[in-house]
Amino acid sequence: MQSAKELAQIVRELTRGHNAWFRDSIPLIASENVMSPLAREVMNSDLHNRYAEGLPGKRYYQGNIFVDQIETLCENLAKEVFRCKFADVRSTSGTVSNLAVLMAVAKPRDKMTTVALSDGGHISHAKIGATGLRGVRTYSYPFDEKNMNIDVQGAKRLIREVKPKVALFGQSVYLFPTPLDEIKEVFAEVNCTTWYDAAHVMGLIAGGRFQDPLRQGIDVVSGSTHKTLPGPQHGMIISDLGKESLETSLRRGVFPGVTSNHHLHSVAALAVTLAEAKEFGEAYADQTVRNAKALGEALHERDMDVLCEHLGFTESHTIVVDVERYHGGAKVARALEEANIILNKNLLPWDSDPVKPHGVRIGSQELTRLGMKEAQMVEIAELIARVVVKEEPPANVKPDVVALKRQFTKLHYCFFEGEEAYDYPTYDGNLS
Ligand code: DSN
Repeated sequence: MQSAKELAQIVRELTRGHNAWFRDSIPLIASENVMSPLAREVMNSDLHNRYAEGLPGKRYYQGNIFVDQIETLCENLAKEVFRCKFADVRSTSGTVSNLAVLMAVAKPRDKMTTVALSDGGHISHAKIGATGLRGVRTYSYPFDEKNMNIDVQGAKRLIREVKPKVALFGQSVYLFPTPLDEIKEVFAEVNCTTWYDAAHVMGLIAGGRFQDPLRQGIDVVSGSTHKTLPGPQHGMIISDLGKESLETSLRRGVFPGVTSNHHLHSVAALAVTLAEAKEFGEAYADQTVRNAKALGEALHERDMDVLCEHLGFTESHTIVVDVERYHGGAKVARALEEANIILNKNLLPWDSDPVKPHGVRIGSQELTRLGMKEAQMVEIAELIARVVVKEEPPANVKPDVVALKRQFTKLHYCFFEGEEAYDYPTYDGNLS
């Protein structure tokens, strides 16, 4: 049997192995990113060891003198970056944010309109996720598969028919802005609360490179803070209504609703991330979208079925490729992983079997943080095509992936620009 020391050393080696593998890999998962050096510095602090239930100035614990200042600063930065009157930065993830909003705006048996999972909706919007757990009944918007977006007339019809308590928008596969301007006239007609899950596009909204839902008839925006917004794994809720009753319900939804302590080290890292978004967010968001478009174009030129060619492939960080011709999403994702290209299989709206997705989802945001531009997107498309289209053994492609990636391991669009993305502090010595 292995000793405790040996087991701890194994965990250490596995973690180091992971770090080294990602240093040598092309990260294309659309929901991930790398934090900045300064965000990491504050994340890896004593804040991690502390408790602070409640709000600044109204805590249930002593020891929060600095915590209160950090949290207030974080809220103010969120309000500035997202141009709004209210921000709560205590939810510990995107799904926890969504649970908190559900507690605030919907009761069991209420009706909610949402984007279906197969059309890119998030699991927490579904009957099998947080929404179902709250006992809320869901109705899916008709979806325009050709344009990979909600069908405007269908959505208006659905909202008029269902008269939902809440109309929820937002996706995990998000190629184009939701047509809120075209739909919003029905919100007042049925008097619903409007909610937008911006998890995937938070960093693009901050950079002014996507839609601005709070200016398009949306009451509440929720989201995680670690996708296009390159912050800690955490959550956030914002609103611009200035409606005290809603703000109080949202606050209570977060605490005591669905969180106790709210991960104070993450709040500090989020504050730094928002300060960096204020300084560098526009340039980063712009390059992220440019890179996604360039990757879409380059894959399309290499005989891959990238969705929505007629619309320029995307207006976000994400592109979707139909890989049915190349043995489906699971096989393609596994083969690419063997070549150190990391992405995920994804359902397409027309997939009939949920366990056999025919798509893969690709995000450009993390590569953008590492300083890659359009030229590298063409190189990456070629590496992907060598595995998927030309069916070269992944082991043959891997050395070229590693060689490309080793030129791009430093962080950009942040303070301390140029610091290594994959270096973490370690202690000397071997335990076993
Ligand atoms: N489902 C995750 C994703 O989009 O990858 C987000 O929670």
